[in-house]
Amino acid sequence: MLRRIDEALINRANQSLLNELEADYAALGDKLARQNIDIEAITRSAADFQIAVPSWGTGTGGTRFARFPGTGEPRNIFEKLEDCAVINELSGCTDSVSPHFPWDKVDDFSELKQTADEYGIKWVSVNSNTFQDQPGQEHSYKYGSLSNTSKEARELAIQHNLDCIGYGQQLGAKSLTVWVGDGSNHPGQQHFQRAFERYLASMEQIYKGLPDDWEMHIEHKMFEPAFYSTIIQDWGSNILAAMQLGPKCKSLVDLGHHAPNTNIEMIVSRLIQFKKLGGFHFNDSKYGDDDLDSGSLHPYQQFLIFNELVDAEYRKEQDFNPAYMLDQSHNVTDPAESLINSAIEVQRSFVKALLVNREALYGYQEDNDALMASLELKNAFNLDVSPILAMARYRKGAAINPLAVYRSSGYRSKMAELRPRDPNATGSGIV
Ligand code: PSV
Ligand code: MN
Ligand code: MN
Repeated sequence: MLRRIDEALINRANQSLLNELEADYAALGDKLARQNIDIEAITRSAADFQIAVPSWGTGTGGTRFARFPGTGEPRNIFEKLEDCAVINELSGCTDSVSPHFPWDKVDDFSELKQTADEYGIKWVSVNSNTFQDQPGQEHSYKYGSLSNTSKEARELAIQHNLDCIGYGQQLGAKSLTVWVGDGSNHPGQQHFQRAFERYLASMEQIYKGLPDDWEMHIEHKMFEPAFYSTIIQDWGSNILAAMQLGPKCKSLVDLGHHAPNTNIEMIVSRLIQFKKLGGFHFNDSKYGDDDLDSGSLHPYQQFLIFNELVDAEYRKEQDFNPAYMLDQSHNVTDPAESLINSAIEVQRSFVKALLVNREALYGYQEDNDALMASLELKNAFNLDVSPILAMARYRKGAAINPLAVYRSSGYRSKMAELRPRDPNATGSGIV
């Protein structure tokens, strides 16, 4: 397998930390054994956990005010893939990438797929972009894409999504994620029902173009770029559209796309119940679509979401296979470092949720024992599972301390030499 980080460097760093890790792991194993939990089973599940990296997350993000790019940023999809390989080699839990078109300009898909194969990286959900006009575009998305009053603009947006399916097929992806910025800025600007009807009619055309083994995921977002109304503003509109379109269409939950304090874990439960949970975009937020690093602000919320997911697995819920992905904007950190750390923070929530004694929790729920029920969750959340995560990484050849190895590898400064900055780069996907 092609590697970007020297294996010897990882091994040396791991050896220097191994004694300490083994001691911590043994102590945690003893503690868990007293609760009848087999640490080895949890470590195996941790090792199996994977979350996709968004291709656009590998470049420095920005706001509408400014973007402050770092040095050595990837300038094209091959370089983004290179960074994704680094993230996976060190974290051991990000073996796939989600591309975004046309931000990711690809001349030769088979070459891209082959390079990814060499890195051991898979391609997952393809993201379309109908929230920006492309140079020379004949019909503008200024007033929307799939719901635009102009038939020509709608057709353009439909065709772009169909094209994205075609690109994804060449890469071996199996789903299309549709997020649109369609909406309105003024009360009365848009007829809510007619706009939603147009959106649904357009989505039907895209749905018809889905290969049999593909899914389509709809991503809702409360506001922005439209500030008065947004066509798929919440999980209500989302699930209605997904239900209308058919079984291959499901809802995607981006954590930052909800109002602060929304009970996202309950939305997740509802989507699971009606077989409509397509996947996640993990990130964190304080105000809105902040796209902060996963788990940096609300680790308990992230744990409670995984509590629902692990519960669904425990109950052997049918057709339950949500796609996990990060969707973050890294404005002040090295994106690779943020992505490594965030992937592990999501994995941490998953592992903690595995520690919940489901039968005990169901018992407390039946007995209406609110305090013991909440403590069952809190006790799992409060346990430091770092040794399990580190051991899972070590056993698969990833780094016990990924950020330390990343920094000592000098990867970014090497890239700064190899990837001179593009003076025209302006946005997270536009490099
Ligand atoms: C815009 O909010 C957004 O961040 C959505 O979350 C999409 O997933 C992403 O852009 C890429 O289209
Ligand atoms: Mn998203
Ligand atoms: Mn977003």
